[in-house]
Amino acid sequence: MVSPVLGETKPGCERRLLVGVGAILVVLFLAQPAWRGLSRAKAVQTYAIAAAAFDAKLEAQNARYRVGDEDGVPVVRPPPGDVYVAAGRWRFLPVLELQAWQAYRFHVASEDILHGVVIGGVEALLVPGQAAIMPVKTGEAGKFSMVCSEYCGLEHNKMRHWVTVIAAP
Ligand SMILES: [Cu+2]
Repeated sequence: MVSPVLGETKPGCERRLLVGVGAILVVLFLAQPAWRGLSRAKAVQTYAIAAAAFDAKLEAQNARYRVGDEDGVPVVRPPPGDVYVAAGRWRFLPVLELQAWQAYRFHVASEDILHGVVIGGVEALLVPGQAAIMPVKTGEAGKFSMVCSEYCGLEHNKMRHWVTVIAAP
C-alpha cells in the first residue's frame, strides 16, 4: 500500500530534494573550521599565574611608576613593554598613562570572579588564576577604553576604564 502523500510525489523528486539538503549540510559542515579560524584569528594568549604572584607584579609596577592618585587609585605611567592590570568587582586597576606610538603588552587578570576585557576590539575572558596577554599599540595622544565583556554582577556596567595616551615629551 502506498501512502497518499508519497503516492502524489513524482518519483525521483523527493530523492533530489534529499540530495540537495544533504549537499547543503555537508558544505556547512565542511565550512565550520574556516568560520572558527576567522573568529579565532585574534585569539588571546593566556598563562596560569597565582593571584599572589600577579599581585606582586602589579604592586611592583605601581610602586615604581606611580605618578599620582585618582580617587584613591594609583595613576601609573609604565614604560613601553609589560603592563599589569587587575580586573575586579567593579573596576580595572591602576589608572594608566601610556606614551603615544609605543608597543605595550598588557597582562590582565581577574582578582575575584570571571570578568572579560575588550581592548581595541580584541576580547579576552579573564578566568581567575590566569592572565591574558593583550598587545596594545598606542596611536596619537588621546584616550582609549577597556571594557568588561562578561556580566559580573550589579555594577558590571561600571567596568569601563579609560587609558590616557600622552604625547612623547
Ligand atoms: Cu563585568
